[in-house]
Amino acid sequence: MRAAAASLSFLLCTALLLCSEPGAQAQPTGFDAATPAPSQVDPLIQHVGGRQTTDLGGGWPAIIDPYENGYYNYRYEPTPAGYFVNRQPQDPDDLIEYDFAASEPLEVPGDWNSQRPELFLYEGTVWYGKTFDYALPEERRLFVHVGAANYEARAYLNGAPLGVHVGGFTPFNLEVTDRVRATGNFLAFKVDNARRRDGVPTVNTDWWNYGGLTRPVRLVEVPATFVRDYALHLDPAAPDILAGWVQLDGADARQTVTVRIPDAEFAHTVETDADGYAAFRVAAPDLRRWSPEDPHRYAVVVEAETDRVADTMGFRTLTTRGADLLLNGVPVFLRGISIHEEALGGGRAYTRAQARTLLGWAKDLGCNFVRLAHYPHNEAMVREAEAMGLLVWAEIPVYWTILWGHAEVYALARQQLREMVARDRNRAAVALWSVANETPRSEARLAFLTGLIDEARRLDPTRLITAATEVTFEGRTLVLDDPLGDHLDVIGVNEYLGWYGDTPVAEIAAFRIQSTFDKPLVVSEFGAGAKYGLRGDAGTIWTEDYQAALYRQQIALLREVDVLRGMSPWILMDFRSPRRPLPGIQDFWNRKGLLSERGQRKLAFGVLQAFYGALARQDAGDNSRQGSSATR
Ligand code: GCB
Repeated sequence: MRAAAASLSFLLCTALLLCSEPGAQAQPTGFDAATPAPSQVDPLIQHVGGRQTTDLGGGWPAIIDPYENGYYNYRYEPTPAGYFVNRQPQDPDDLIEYDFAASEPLEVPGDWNSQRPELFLYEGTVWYGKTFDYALPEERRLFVHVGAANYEARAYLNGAPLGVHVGGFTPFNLEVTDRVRATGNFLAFKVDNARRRDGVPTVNTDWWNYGGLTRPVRLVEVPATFVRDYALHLDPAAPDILAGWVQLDGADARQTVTVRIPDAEFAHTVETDADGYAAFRVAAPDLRRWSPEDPHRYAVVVEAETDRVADTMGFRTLTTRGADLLLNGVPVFLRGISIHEEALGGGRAYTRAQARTLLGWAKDLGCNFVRLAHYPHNEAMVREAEAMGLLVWAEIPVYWTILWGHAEVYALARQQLREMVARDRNRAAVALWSVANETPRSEARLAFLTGLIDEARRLDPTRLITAATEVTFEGRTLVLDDPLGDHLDVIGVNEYLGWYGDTPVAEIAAFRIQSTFDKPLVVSEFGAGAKYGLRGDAGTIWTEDYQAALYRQQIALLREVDVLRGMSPWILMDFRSPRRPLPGIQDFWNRKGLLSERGQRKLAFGVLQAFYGALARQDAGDNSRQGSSATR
């Protein structure tokens, strides 16, 4: 029997990459935790949605630049010149071979692939240019905030470089206080989505490489000294304690700051130090707990002397005890589904409405949990998940065959982890930070990932850490023994019994899963491809019947696993992937969705829905019998 391989796909890519890139093996191993990240940006501003913002969305004139002509063939001295300057001929003989004003616009936010046929498969540079006016009052500061740009973004204001951000799924902001003019500003972005072997992710992924300014671009105006960041959460070890900190930014660093939760009649005041920082721990025993059954969120106000930010937050604890996951002290089973950030019909999703559609389907399935694979999704997804009562697995794109031995690659992964945590650390919905997906075992990989795990714990001691780990096969037993598991709180594993490998679907339930860890297990993927509407017998792949049979068998297998505390099958909806060309069936869609790319339900949707319904009824019964509830 061929090993039923969760890992088959990436073993192939490992082999391909190592063959095609001989230099990759000669690189030094180990990494330097102090290596700076490649981005040059300002520290992130917490909860931009709660600030005074100006949306720069709309049509941005764009120049497609596959040869990077606007970047390399132009000069900075004596006068800056390049596509980052909005030049117009001044004399009849001025030779300028580009013109933003006459260039077709691309919608921002939005991936470029979905907007023009010639950009569908494009990988390279596009220049975006936007003119705007902004009368910034004295004593105020202004930032350009970008929700995400895939993959590298170089920003320029009025012809001068502003900053660089590398990494396609996390936000960044750049201060323009001293540069912005009352009228006629020209903001340019060179966005490049070329895949890179030393990138995070690397060159091979099973999703579409959507390029562009894919998430909102905004101007954020704040006072001279402002509340840059804050964190607030229940202490998992002492759940009646509310712990947190605030960070001011500006010259007037020493201030009195009050954190208020008006509906809970809670207020706590602290004094910030010379760096604008203050931490606190204070008793807050009566806070209503957030849970999927009661996703209660409070209005929270962080009020300094010079600034005030209003947010919405839930409060809960999530801990482990042996193999149990405890939400507010009560055992919970994660009824999940994996989701890509793909819009109905294709394209990168970014709106609240799209988030509600995707997450609404997860609710219809009976989920209390979503795995937002394989990169940080847009902020609306996480905020809507919190509002709708869905726990979240959030992940950075450390996927398959990253160049482990490289300090710069590590620094880039660490930067994306920091940005993900910085943006979402106040969301009660976020249960798990995932540091990696299906990464083949090696010493260099273990060093890299344990570095990230330590960093995640340092950044956010209140969250559980996971990763989709590797299994080994002993006959018909899948043994969970990846050394990475020693460092995780929750073991994730992807297994494709019945799909990759030659295990007949009818034999899946004859397998066993055995864990060497006394920790909760979440089966983070299983699945099978099915073309919506294609019916047949349960032994014929690509049919809905095969996929449904596989789900039945997988459920039979998984319900026997003693350490299983959750699952997030692969995947909610079909998604675009260049790795899936089979004509008539895939047509560049990964067909493992329970829904087609148009949102039509396949048979397996009902199979999982019935299982989750039964589990939810059983959990509700258990809780009421115990006389306990996940909420207070
Ligand atoms: C996996 C990967 C996921 C792929 C999936 C598949 O193991 O984690 O990104 O899309 O398998 O469909 O092969």
